[in-house]
Amino acid sequence: MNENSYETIEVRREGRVGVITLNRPKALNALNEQTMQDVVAAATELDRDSGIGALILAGSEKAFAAGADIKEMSGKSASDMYHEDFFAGWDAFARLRTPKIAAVAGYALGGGCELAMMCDLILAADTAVFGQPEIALGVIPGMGGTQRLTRAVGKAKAMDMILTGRQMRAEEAERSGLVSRVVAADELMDTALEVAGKIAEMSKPAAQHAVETVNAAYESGLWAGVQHERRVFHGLFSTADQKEGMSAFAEKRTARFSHE
Ligand code: CO8
Repeated sequence: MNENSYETIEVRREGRVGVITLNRPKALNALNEQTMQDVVAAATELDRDSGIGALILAGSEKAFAAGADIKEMSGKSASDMYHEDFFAGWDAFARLRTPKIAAVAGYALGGGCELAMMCDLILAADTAVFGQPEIALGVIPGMGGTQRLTRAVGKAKAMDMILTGRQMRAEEAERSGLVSRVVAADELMDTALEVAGKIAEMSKPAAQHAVETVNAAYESGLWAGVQHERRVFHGLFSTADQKEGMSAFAEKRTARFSHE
């Protein structure tokens, strides 16, 4: 697909960084089926491109995404939701192997917060607001929020947010471990490009394995994670980048990674 032919997103490349910007301004980037298809298609194409070493997912100044599209969902029955396996397509985004950064300004509510948490790290503008307001709609988070938010900020804050719908501003989100860094809103994209660019300079296989292995800590028990890490570490000694990275260190020069 042509990178500019998506209906709900814009896609651009900045060197080795792929940038996907959600673009449904009239609905505050509410996530509908089309947005899911567009993001997954664009991100999958960038993920498979050896010329891309990191991804950024961004929204607008006002909203990263104000949730799943309530208007699209509201009339569905339980049977519709089950048969369509509604929103399961986002799993493909969560499972991408290229490191992905959510650059969040404004509202990241409901599915928006959950989408940010599917990314490997979250950079927040000082205007960012995170929340899981589904309880006020008579439901619960449905795109991983009960699981990922609890792992990110702990049971106490996750229960507070999910049971009351309380929003968390950027500064509290950083303090609680939900976001990596908070920056001024007008510096958000520059910072995201700088962080993504730094990651993209690294050996791509090493970065991908790092993502997989940190996620093993996030998603599994300690011993299983440690064993997984060891196997991945051993396996990386089959890559050209390991040879180059370690030789470069010994020879006191900068590594020239081939990303293989
Ligand atoms: N869905 C659809 N449309 C939305 C959404 C949304 N989530 N959020 C905002 N919009 C629309 C509004 O309807 C409005 O459209 P219109 O101009 O046609 O009336 C437009 O965006 C602008 O919104 P507001 O006028 O409300 O803007 P405000 O600045 O006054 O308020 C808020 C901004 C506070 C963000 C407000 O829009 C709001 O509360 N939005 C809803 C937030 C919410 O409840 N999100 C959770 C949604 S449920 C969810 O995400 C579940 C995820 C799991 C699904 C997976 C199932 C398997």
